[in-house]
Amino acid sequence: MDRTFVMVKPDGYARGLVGRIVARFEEKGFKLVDAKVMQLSREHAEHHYEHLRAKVFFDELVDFIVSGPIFAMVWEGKDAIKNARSLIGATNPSDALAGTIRGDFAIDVASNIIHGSDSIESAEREIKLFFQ
Ligand code: DAT
Ligand code: MG
Repeated sequence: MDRTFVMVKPDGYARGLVGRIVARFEEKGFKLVDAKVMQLSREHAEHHYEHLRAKVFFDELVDFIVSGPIFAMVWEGKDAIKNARSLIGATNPSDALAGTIRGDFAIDVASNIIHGSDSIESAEREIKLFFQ
């Protein structure tokens, strides 16, 4: 069984989408391993998105992710990273299919309500970063 890191971003938290997002992961067959509400520091956010530091949208991304509480989760299941990314949908909600979380609940890439790890290495790194 693999584990992946998932986070409801400040827009999803503020819009009251945590419960519906948790339900989708449970309905899919994932098991919730750990979860907590957090307010990220700038340092934590920059560390999490370190690989995107060179992007033009990096400062905007960090401003957004520290703008309010987030809901951090660890989910366990078969092919957890791939299955979670399928539930989440494409990065740009304009490309995300209906039935995916971003396809159903988001419209703008800069506020796409949810994060999911993209590899086994990033899942391990992110679980450590958020849950020690
Ligand atoms: P994902 O979150 O699907 O793994 P990513 O890791 O490439 O996508 O990017 C991280 C986040 O950065 C993404 O969820 C939203 C933001 N982002 C990506 N591309 C962007 C863009 N062109 N403009 C603004 N924000 C962007
Ligand atoms: Mg990513």
